[in-house]
Amino acid sequence: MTDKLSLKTPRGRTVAFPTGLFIDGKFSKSSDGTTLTSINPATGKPLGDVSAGTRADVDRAVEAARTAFDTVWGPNSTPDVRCRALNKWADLIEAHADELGELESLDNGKPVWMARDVDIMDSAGCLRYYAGLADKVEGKTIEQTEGQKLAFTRSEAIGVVGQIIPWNYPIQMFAWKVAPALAAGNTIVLKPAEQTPLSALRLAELSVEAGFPPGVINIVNGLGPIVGQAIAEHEGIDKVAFTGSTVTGKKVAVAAATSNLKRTTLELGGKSPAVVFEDADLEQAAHWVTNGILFNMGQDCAASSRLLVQKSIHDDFVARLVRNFEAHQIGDPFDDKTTQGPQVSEMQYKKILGLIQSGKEQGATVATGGDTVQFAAGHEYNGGYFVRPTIFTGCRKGMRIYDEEIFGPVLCVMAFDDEDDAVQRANDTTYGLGAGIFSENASRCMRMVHKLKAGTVWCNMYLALSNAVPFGGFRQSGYGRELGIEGLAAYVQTKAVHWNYGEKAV
Ligand code: TXE
Repeated sequence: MTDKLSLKTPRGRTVAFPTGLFIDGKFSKSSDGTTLTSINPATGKPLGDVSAGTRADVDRAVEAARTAFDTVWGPNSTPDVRCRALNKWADLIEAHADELGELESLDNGKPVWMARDVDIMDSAGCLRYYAGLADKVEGKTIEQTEGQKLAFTRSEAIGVVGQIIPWNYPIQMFAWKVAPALAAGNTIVLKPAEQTPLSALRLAELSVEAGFPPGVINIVNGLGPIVGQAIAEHEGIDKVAFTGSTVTGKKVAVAAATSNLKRTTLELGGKSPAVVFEDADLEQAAHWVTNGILFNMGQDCAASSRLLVQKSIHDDFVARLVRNFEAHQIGDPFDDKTTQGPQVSEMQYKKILGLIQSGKEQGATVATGGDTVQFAAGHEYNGGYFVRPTIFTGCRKGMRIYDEEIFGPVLCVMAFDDEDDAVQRANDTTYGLGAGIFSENASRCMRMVHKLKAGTVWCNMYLALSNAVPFGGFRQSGYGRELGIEGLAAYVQTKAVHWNYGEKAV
């Protein structure tokens, strides 16, 4: 394994980055020399190897993070220093947006324009948003009714935080995790997903340039059951923030609780409903629902994967969606006209195809798609993980496609009679991440907002997020919030201070 990997992109750009673990400001090999291979999902071919950490490497990263917290960061840093470093990092990420976008596309499969214009620009915005909050970590004074006493609270950094992120938005999930944690003064041990280990290494390099002291940010690539589990169990980590599947989230919660009872925030899966009423602007609704499920190849935790559509407009609305799905541009992630690249990995590809097969076997009707994409004979993309955008109608509870998170470009349609029926069907899931309502009747929208069990409800739009607005789940979609001021609150703990300024003990 070389210490630096250089990749030539289809646009002729060379992207180069270190391959080691980033611990205490330096890149180093893992303690046992293990590596993992990043695969280009468009071709199924390897891009190169990077170090994969061990428990001993996580120990080393935690030690560096603890030392940094106790010396140069946390209580020993000023908000101004943290703000400047975050802003400088955002500047560098924007300055390298083309390069990062191409690297992200090679590693993850998403179109370059999507990586650059959405993920990377939003990530820079997220760093800036929390840079602006670094000096707004506030406590309050609380009136005391007896004696000459004062009470006040301080919001203090929690300490060393472990962060485990998924592969669907590697750079953006990185930014969502590190920005509030660093702004509040915590130090970090972060594990990227094994499917997409590359961009975090380049971001780590840029963090040095941005001025973060050694040990403040540590990146340990590696396997979930090894590095992720070691983070969740670690006695020296004070909080763990996780984004991923509900199954793994539960393991993280158990490990956190049974080790040192570290604080936990979990952003997990979903099976989010989009509810379209007969009084909606149908063309607009079709646009948002299409985007809601197909954006990022359907690999979005809040994807509108269940469409509930009023019976009276069912056929009309499905026809509009079929038209939109069939107009989707699938193929070369380096072509700016492409709207859909490959799924992230062979495992996800097979999971999706298996679920599509189950939908056919369990009696749902394929309105469009339902298979893979074939390119011209001999084309290298035939080795990639491309799935045709798929719509199933006639879905019902008990079908795997309707109940399980597919995490691919597959929409499940069910008809409903009236508002009460729509609410019942929308909430009939163990998840509660997102929900969409499409209606021109504002009172109906507000009634639905009140009744839907979801952490985010979109009205006459879908999937749009803002760095200033909290995001997170109800029910088994997790707990805790990211983004917004609540996202910062997840990285501080309250210390109450009682102060006697004159009362004498008798
Ligand atoms: O998820 P995992 P996978 C859903 C989606 C997808 C399914 C499986 O439905 O098809 O999950 O994907 C780390 N202790 N989502 O297997 O396992 C792992 O290395 C600690 C929804 O990739 O949850 C990675 O860094 N960590 C989701 C991260 O957990 C462990 C995004 C996510 O992987 C671990 C991704 C362990 N024991 C998948 N095992 C969303 N909410 O956006 C694995 N990991």
